[in-house]
Amino acid sequence: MPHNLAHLLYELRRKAGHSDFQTEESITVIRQINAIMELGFNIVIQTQLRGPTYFVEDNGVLRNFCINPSFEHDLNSWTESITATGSSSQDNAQFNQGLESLLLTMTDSAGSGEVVQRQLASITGLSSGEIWSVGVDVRIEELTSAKMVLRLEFLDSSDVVQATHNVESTSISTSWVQLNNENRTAPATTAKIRITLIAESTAINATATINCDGVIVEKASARSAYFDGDSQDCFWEVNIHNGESFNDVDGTAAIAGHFVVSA
Ligand SMILES: [Ca+2]
Repeated sequence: MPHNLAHLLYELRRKAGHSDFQTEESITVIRQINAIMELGFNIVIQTQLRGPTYFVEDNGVLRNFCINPSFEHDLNSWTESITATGSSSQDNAQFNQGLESLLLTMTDSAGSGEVVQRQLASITGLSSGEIWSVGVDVRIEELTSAKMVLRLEFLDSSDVVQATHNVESTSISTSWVQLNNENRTAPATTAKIRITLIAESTAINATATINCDGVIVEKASARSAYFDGDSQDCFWEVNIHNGESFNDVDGTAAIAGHFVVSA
């Protein structure tokens, strides 16, 4: 493939992959460009041509497995469960990423262990021995006889819980702070991971006002700085805010293949 053509295709794909223009059509275009570049690569190999080529390289692409991590359009993918008196809702009064967050409100409880929570549908495809981390930004405006819990659970293929890891906070602050649950190793028979954001009572008459935003779920020993497909050099996997996100950390890779032009 001529050098100029390879660069042209590469630039086209970068532009098509920019989050401002990322639509179903642009993703189709990206895949078509990828196919052309792959064909060119094969021709280069087969004919032993010298000169500029490109190659497939995983050059530092981070992956946020969380679906709807910023609560921007709705609370889809996050299942509500309430045993205390309270509610959960999308909130545009407080947010740390985008323009919306998840608000957990508790107004009363009959005792400890009651919850207002939202649970992310389980993420599948895990294997035992993998190390996972999850984080969420929280703004805890008010707590009385209550706490915030970030729960990470490993499940087997039948949804039986194999391990539970909780990280809790009782720190009231009108600033956004990270709550992280990191470096968790999937036990034997793990097939899924499940994340839950919980306002939990610790006694009767509990109250809580907690905003959550910017959830990140990574197969890593520590979470990265939050990103989603709307961030610089990031992209959504197919569906904006309803897919996983990838962070092209060096700004040179592109969707579906991570091609890099080599001069
Ligand atoms: Ca948000």
